[in-house]
Amino acid sequence: VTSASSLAVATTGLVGAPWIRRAHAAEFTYKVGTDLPASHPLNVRIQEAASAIKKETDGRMEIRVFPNNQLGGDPDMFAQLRAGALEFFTLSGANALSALVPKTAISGVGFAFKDYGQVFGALDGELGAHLRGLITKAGLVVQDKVWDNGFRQITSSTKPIASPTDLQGMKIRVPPGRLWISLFRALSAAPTSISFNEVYSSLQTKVVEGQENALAVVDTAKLYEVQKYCSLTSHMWDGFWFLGNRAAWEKLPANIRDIVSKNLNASALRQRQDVAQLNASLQKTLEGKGLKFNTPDLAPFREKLRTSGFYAEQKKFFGEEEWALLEKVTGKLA
Ligand code: X2X
Repeated sequence: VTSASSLAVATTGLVGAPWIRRAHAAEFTYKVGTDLPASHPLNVRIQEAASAIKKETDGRMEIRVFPNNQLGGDPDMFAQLRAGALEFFTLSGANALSALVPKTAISGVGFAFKDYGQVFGALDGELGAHLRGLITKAGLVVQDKVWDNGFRQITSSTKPIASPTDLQGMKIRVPPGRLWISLFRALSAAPTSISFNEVYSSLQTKVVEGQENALAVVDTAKLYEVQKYCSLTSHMWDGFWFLGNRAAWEKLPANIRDIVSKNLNASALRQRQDVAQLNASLQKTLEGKGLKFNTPDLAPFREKLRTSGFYAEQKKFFGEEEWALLEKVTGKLA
């Protein structure tokens, strides 16, 4: 098929002009897949980094962003990343990544981090370095700075969650990953693992009553259209590691790798601010869209986790060393 634009190029005699060709075809064109809608700061800031990377490499490196599960659900994209069909992928340590590197889920332990100071104190500090070491050992590449998803809140189409009793037997969607199932079972709910690309429809068709996510996700994925209540439980923090396929990464010259890492890590820091601001201001917006909010007393939820043996079980699962790195920042949990 001869398109109008290629005809225009041919007739103006630019085909073969080396300076033109260089501007059009990058030497390295890599994809990054994400599970969040295009308007979420995760994608906006990755796009910002991609533009800077293209400019600073004189067009040699192009990163194309595929948001919104365009390339598949999280387990699919993770398989593509490992096979080299996808060069970059952002994935939560508690999600499908934990099927390969189980210990990365430690960042999602229920009610572990009190605030963002603790979150990034741990993940920009010793715990993060330890987890990135494990990801690297498993054969993947990971950038230093973790991207923010946020503290997760529970939404439902049936009722507000005011106390742990309200969760009893509740059919709640959780992402793929052992930790989420353990957490919600310990809270006596009935969790089901569903990839994010199927969340909206499973809420709409009432396959599940509820789900849990940060407000920026509830808003950008329009979950308020299929949910009535939002309970501010902040039951866990969640974030995305920026993962790379190792062979694809090693194909890049060292100077390009440096430019890529520098820009991704700088954009991650800005993305954290965007998400923190959004999550602090979105309650009003979402109320305007019809969601009813409540702020439960969190002490009974923590108590339920303690008495059900959740922390003791997780400590055993993650191991003494990892648990100590976590508690160094959070204080005693078990
Ligand atoms: O699947 C989810 O709920 C999401 C988008 O928050 C994650 O990637 C963990």
